[in-house]
Amino acid sequence: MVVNAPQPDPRAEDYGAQGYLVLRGAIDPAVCESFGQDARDEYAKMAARHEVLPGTLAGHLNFSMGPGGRELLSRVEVAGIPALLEQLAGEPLALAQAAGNLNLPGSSHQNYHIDGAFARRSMIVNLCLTATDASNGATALVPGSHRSALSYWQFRRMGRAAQAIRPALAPGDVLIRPSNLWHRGTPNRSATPRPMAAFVWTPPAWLDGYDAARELARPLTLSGNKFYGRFARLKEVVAVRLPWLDEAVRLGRSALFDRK
Ligand SMILES: O=C(O)CCC(=O)C(=O)O
Repeated sequence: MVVNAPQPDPRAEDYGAQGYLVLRGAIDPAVCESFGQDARDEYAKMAARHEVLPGTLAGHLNFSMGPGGRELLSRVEVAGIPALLEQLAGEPLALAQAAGNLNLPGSSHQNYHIDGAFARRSMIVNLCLTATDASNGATALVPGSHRSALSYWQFRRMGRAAQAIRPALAPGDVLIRPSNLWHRGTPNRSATPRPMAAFVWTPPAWLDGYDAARELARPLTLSGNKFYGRFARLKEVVAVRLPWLDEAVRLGRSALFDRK
């Protein structure tokens, strides 16, 4: 009897080496642009109220998608992306987050980082919602940096940051990356906020408190990014106004305590 074994996806090898994959034109651009405008409108309302969140000064905010994300999710499913993710990850995955990033005009560089712990790898699907390139804050990615666990100190010492790329994307393009690929948000030098959607799929054991269904049920909500806890405001001011000091502190802590 001949059994047809499932064929490995030809894109898997490239993804395994580089740690990212771009699917051009995977989703209807009009659906993406309309959702991106919703995120911008929400920010315009917040700015009119003079509301400031952690990350506003740095120019990087997060949002949970709200009901508009359901249409995006169904387009992602129709495009076969969840099945592709499971092939790339080599394990079953569950949807954990329906979120996004809003990169504001005048934003600054983020520090290079990975999302969460190296060993707790999730799969991130970034949907481009507006034409994005270096002028309005295309995400910087370091190809291949997902292959071994590095502290921030090691990442810098090995000169990995110099290998970063910033793929230009059009609305409807999809960028797939694992959460443990080093990356950062970059300055948006345009006059318009740059939205980007992010669906996160994770091994079911690590769903923890994440609840994508809840994020899709409540209204689109902007939230803070990166600067939390004690002295959050001070940390953000230092990161934005004295980036060399922020970098020195981060390198020092990483070298002394092996922090990522
Ligand atoms: O908005 C981006 O380009 C990436 C943002 C990011 O990596 C983050 O906020 O953790």
